Amino acid sequence: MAGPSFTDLRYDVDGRVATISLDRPEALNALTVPMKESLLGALREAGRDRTVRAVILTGAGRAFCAGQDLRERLEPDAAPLEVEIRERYNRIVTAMRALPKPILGAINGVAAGAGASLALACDVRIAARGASFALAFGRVGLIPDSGATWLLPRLVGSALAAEMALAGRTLSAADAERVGLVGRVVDDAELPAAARELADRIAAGSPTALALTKRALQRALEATWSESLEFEAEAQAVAGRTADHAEGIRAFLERRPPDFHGD
Ligand code: T3D
Repeated sequence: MAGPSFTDLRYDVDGRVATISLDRPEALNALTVPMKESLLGALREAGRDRTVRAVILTGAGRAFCAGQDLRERLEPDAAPLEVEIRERYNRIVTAMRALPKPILGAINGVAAGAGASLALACDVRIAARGASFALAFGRVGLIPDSGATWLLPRLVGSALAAEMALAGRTLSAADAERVGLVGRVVDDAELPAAARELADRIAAGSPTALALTKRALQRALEATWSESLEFEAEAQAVAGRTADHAEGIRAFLERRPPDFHGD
């Protein structure tokens, strides 16, 4: 079903899955101000819509996203970099991580600059064989932003993150799979179906458990062992009180798939 319309971005809901497609293929989905506002709006919409239980983020055409639109940067009324980062990029990646629904990055092509940061901010990633990951910031005399300096070392280790950030190393999809940055690589033409199949599998989970699991995994990147154990106990108490938990047990005993309603 077609959802609200956004500039240079498509937002579609089909069943329990919302798909957000960055849609400026002629510029490899490079991000402009209206597009960033669209992305924030689409994330808000996915958060608001109770029927949506998982989100796919992907790009139209041959790229996932080439990062900031560099032509826009030269416009006389372009906001100062720090304003653009605080007011838009940081808000986008924060909204992605705060969304209480898993986001699956379907990385269909090159993810460069802030486009790589968007890929990193997804909860789960799968990639097309032709995809690649490049921080690219260094080539234009900038530093990695939009959470990349925080997320990348945690996802691939500090040595490889430093090589990507300092020496501009690009990771192919195969490299990304080998180092655990993506869960799976599929043939380019198979990506949409593979992403949908995985998103459906995620979306079949209990919404409360999905939201709490996402939060627990994020917190674990910063928390101590005892803090993580305590959060698991608190979150499990919440999940254990849901009707979905009772339904899960009934479904197991009746040897059928559970039908979770988010209650
Ligand atoms: O607000 C702020 O500035 C702060 C935030 C900064 C965050 C950032 O993201 S900084 C990093 C910005 N991104 C980049 O530096 C990447 C620039 N792009 C590339 O390096 C290459 O395009 C790619 C490696 C991604 C792909 O290369 P290739 O050879 O496959 O494609 P291409 O021919 O370079 O690009 C195709 C078209 O897309 C081309 O347009 P044209 O000539 O056909 O009209 C190219 O100009 C356009 N394009 C690609 N990336 C951008 C872009 N246009 C504007 N901005 C881009 N980032």
